[in-house]
Amino acid sequence: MKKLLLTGFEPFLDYPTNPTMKVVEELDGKKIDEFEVVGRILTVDFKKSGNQLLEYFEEVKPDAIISLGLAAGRYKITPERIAINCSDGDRDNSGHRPVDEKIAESGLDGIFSTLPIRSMVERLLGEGLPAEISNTAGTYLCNNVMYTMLHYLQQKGLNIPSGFIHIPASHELGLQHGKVPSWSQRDLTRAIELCVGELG
Ligand code: PCA
Repeated sequence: MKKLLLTGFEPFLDYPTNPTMKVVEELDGKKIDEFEVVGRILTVDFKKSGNQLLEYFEEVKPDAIISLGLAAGRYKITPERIAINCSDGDRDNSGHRPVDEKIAESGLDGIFSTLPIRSMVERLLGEGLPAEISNTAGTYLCNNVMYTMLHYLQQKGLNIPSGFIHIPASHELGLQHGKVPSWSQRDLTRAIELCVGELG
Protein backbone atom coordinates (compact mmCIF):
# COMPACT_ATOMS: atom_id res chain seq x y z
CA MET A 1 0.00 0.00 0.00
CA LYS A 2 1.25 3.51 -0.84
CA LYS A 3 1.78 6.09 1.88
CA LEU A 4 0.55 9.66 1.93
CA LEU A 5 2.22 12.14 4.27
CA LEU A 6 -0.56 14.54 5.33
CA THR A 7 0.47 17.52 7.43
CA GLY A 8 -1.45 20.19 9.33
CA PHE A 9 -0.30 23.19 11.37
CA GLU A 10 -0.58 24.17 15.01
CA PRO A 11 -2.60 27.32 15.92
CA PHE A 12 -0.98 30.69 15.08
CA LEU A 13 -1.55 34.45 15.29
CA ASP A 14 -5.09 35.19 16.51
CA TYR A 15 -6.49 31.78 15.59
CA PRO A 16 -6.75 29.74 18.81
CA THR A 17 -7.54 26.52 16.94
CA ASN A 18 -6.34 25.26 13.59
CA PRO A 19 -8.85 23.02 11.79
CA THR A 20 -6.03 21.41 9.79
CA MET A 21 -4.95 19.65 13.00
CA LYS A 22 -8.34 17.99 13.31
CA VAL A 23 -8.45 16.97 9.66
CA VAL A 24 -5.05 15.33 10.04
CA GLU A 25 -6.05 13.68 13.32
CA GLU A 26 -9.22 12.30 11.74
CA LEU A 27 -7.53 10.94 8.62
CA ASP A 28 -4.33 9.64 10.26
CA GLY A 29 -4.10 5.87 9.74
CA LYS A 30 -7.05 5.80 7.35
CA LYS A 31 -6.89 3.99 4.03
CA ILE A 32 -8.17 6.06 1.13
CA ASP A 33 -8.08 4.17 -2.18
CA GLU A 34 -4.50 2.98 -2.57
CA PHE A 35 -3.08 5.31 0.07
CA GLU A 36 -2.59 4.90 3.78
CA VAL A 37 -2.53 8.30 5.48
CA VAL A 38 0.32 9.17 7.84
CA GLY A 39 -0.56 12.39 9.67
CA ARG A 40 1.90 14.85 11.21
CA ILE A 41 1.58 18.36 12.67
CA LEU A 42 4.00 21.18 11.87
CA THR A 43 4.99 24.12 14.06
CA VAL A 44 4.45 27.67 12.78
CA ASP A 45 8.09 28.75 12.78
CA PHE A 46 10.03 30.09 9.80
CA LYS A 47 13.29 28.62 11.07
CA LYS A 48 11.90 25.17 11.93
CA SER A 49 8.78 24.14 9.98
CA GLY A 50 10.47 23.48 6.61
CA ASN A 51 13.09 21.21 8.15
CA GLN A 52 10.45 19.53 10.25
CA LEU A 53 8.54 18.64 7.08
CA LEU A 54 11.71 17.29 5.45
CA GLU A 55 12.39 15.19 8.56
CA TYR A 56 8.87 13.75 8.40
CA PHE A 57 9.43 13.03 4.72
CA GLU A 58 12.63 11.11 5.47
CA GLU A 59 10.96 9.28 8.35
CA VAL A 60 7.77 8.26 6.52
CA LYS A 61 9.19 7.89 2.99
CA PRO A 62 5.80 8.68 1.46
CA ASP A 63 4.62 8.21 -2.13
CA ALA A 64 2.78 11.56 -2.01
CA ILE A 65 2.71 14.63 0.21
CA ILE A 66 -0.20 16.95 0.95
CA SER A 67 0.28 19.79 3.39
CA LEU A 68 -2.75 21.60 4.75
CA GLY A 69 -3.03 25.13 6.08
CA LEU A 70 -5.75 27.36 7.40
CA ALA A 71 -6.63 30.30 5.17
CA ALA A 72 -8.95 32.16 7.53
CA GLY A 73 -11.22 34.38 5.45
CA ARG A 74 -11.36 32.09 2.43
CA TYR A 75 -14.64 30.28 2.01
CA LYS A 76 -13.58 27.55 -0.41
CA ILE A 77 -11.13 24.67 -0.40
CA THR A 78 -8.17 26.02 -2.37
CA PRO A 79 -5.42 23.75 -3.70
CA GLU A 80 -2.42 25.99 -4.34
CA ARG A 81 -0.93 26.22 -7.83
CA ILE A 82 2.52 27.57 -7.02
CA ALA A 83 4.96 28.26 -4.18
CA ILE A 84 7.36 31.22 -4.42
CA ASN A 85 10.89 31.61 -3.09
CA CYS A 86 10.03 34.30 -0.55
CA SER A 87 9.12 34.59 3.12
CA ASP A 88 7.68 37.87 4.27
CA GLY A 89 4.96 38.91 6.63
CA ASP A 90 3.45 38.37 10.03
CA ARG A 91 5.34 37.06 13.03
CA ASP A 92 5.54 33.31 13.52
CA ASN A 93 4.95 31.51 16.84
CA SER A 94 8.55 32.29 17.92
CA GLY A 95 8.11 35.99 17.19
CA HIS A 96 10.24 35.99 14.02
CA ARG A 97 9.01 38.26 11.27
CA PRO A 98 10.85 37.80 7.96
CA VAL A 99 11.20 40.63 5.46
CA ASP A 100 11.78 39.68 1.80
CA GLU A 101 13.72 36.54 2.78
CA LYS A 102 14.62 33.85 0.25
CA ILE A 103 13.64 30.33 1.26
CA ALA A 104 16.39 28.66 -0.79
CA GLU A 105 19.33 30.91 -1.72
CA SER A 106 19.79 29.55 -5.24
CA GLY A 107 16.31 28.09 -5.71
CA LEU A 108 13.90 28.87 -8.53
CA ASP A 109 11.62 31.89 -8.11
CA GLY A 110 8.56 29.66 -8.16
CA ILE A 111 7.73 25.95 -8.20
CA PHE A 112 4.40 24.52 -9.35
CA SER A 113 2.45 22.03 -7.25
CA THR A 114 2.70 18.49 -8.57
CA LEU A 115 -0.67 17.49 -7.13
CA PRO A 116 -3.64 16.95 -9.47
CA ILE A 117 -5.11 20.28 -8.39
CA ARG A 118 -7.53 20.62 -11.31
CA SER A 119 -9.12 17.23 -10.78
CA MET A 120 -9.26 17.82 -7.01
CA VAL A 121 -11.26 21.00 -7.58
CA GLU A 122 -13.54 19.31 -10.12
CA ARG A 123 -14.20 16.42 -7.76
CA LEU A 124 -15.06 18.76 -4.88
CA LEU A 125 -17.38 20.83 -7.06
CA GLY A 126 -19.01 17.63 -8.29
CA GLU A 127 -19.73 16.70 -4.68
CA GLY A 128 -21.23 20.12 -3.96
CA LEU A 129 -18.26 21.44 -1.99
CA PRO A 130 -17.01 24.95 -2.94
CA ALA A 131 -13.46 24.81 -4.31
CA GLU A 132 -11.12 26.76 -6.56
CA ILE A 133 -7.45 26.68 -7.55
CA SER A 134 -5.57 29.42 -5.71
CA ASN A 135 -2.76 31.21 -7.52
CA THR A 136 -1.02 32.38 -4.38
CA ALA A 137 -0.16 30.59 -1.17
CA GLY A 138 0.97 33.91 0.30
CA THR A 139 4.42 34.44 1.83
CA TYR A 140 3.78 33.04 5.31
CA LEU A 141 4.43 29.52 6.61
CA CYS A 142 2.19 27.66 4.16
CA ASN A 143 4.09 28.95 1.15
CA ASN A 144 7.33 28.32 3.05
CA VAL A 145 6.72 24.61 3.64
CA MET A 146 5.20 24.09 0.18
CA TYR A 147 8.27 25.63 -1.45
CA THR A 148 10.70 23.79 0.85
CA MET A 149 9.23 20.38 0.01
CA LEU A 150 8.97 20.97 -3.75
CA HIS A 151 12.50 22.39 -3.88
CA TYR A 152 13.85 19.39 -1.94
CA LEU A 153 12.16 16.88 -4.25
CA GLN A 154 13.45 18.76 -7.28
CA GLN A 155 17.02 18.81 -5.94
CA LYS A 156 16.86 15.08 -5.27
CA GLY A 157 15.24 14.34 -8.64
CA LEU A 158 12.30 12.63 -6.92
CA ASN A 159 9.10 12.36 -8.88
CA ILE A 160 6.66 12.38 -5.94
CA PRO A 161 3.38 14.34 -6.03
CA SER A 162 3.59 17.17 -3.53
CA GLY A 163 1.73 20.35 -2.78
CA PHE A 164 -0.48 22.36 -0.54
CA ILE A 165 -4.19 22.83 0.11
CA HIS A 166 -5.60 25.77 2.07
CA ILE A 167 -8.85 25.22 3.92
CA PRO A 168 -11.35 27.68 5.46
CA ALA A 169 -12.00 28.04 9.19
CA SER A 170 -14.11 25.46 11.01
CA HIS A 171 -17.26 26.55 12.83
CA GLU A 172 -15.34 26.16 16.10
CA LEU A 173 -12.76 28.68 14.94
CA GLY A 174 -15.44 30.85 13.33
CA LEU A 175 -17.14 31.20 16.72
CA GLN A 176 -13.86 31.86 18.55
CA HIS A 177 -12.68 34.43 16.04
CA GLY A 178 -15.96 36.05 15.09
CA LYS A 179 -14.97 37.48 11.72
CA VAL A 180 -14.23 34.62 9.34
CA PRO A 181 -16.49 32.42 7.22
CA SER A 182 -16.56 28.82 8.37
CA TRP A 183 -17.33 25.23 7.40
CA SER A 184 -18.30 22.20 9.49
CA GLN A 185 -15.28 20.16 10.50
CA ARG A 186 -17.02 17.20 8.92
CA ASP A 187 -17.11 18.83 5.48
CA LEU A 188 -13.50 20.00 5.81
CA THR A 189 -12.32 16.46 6.51
CA ARG A 190 -14.51 14.99 3.79
CA ALA A 191 -13.15 17.52 1.30
CA ILE A 192 -9.58 16.48 2.01
CA GLU A 193 -10.54 12.82 1.81
CA LEU A 194 -11.95 13.50 -1.67
CA CYS A 195 -8.76 15.31 -2.67
CA VAL A 196 -6.67 12.32 -1.54
CA GLY A 197 -8.94 10.15 -3.68
CA GLU A 198 -7.72 12.03 -6.75
CA LEU A 199 -4.08 11.08 -6.19
CA GLY A 200 -4.43 7.59 -7.62
N1 PCA B 1 -1.93 28.73 7.78
C1 PCA B 1 -0.84 29.66 7.64
C2 PCA B 1 0.30 29.06 8.39
C3 PCA B 1 -0.27 28.01 9.24
C4 PCA B 1 -1.63 27.79 8.71
O1 PCA B 1 -2.40 26.88 9.04
C5 PCA B 1 -0.58 30.11 6.20
O2 PCA B 1 -1.54 30.16 5.42
O3 PCA B 1 0.54 30.44 5.85
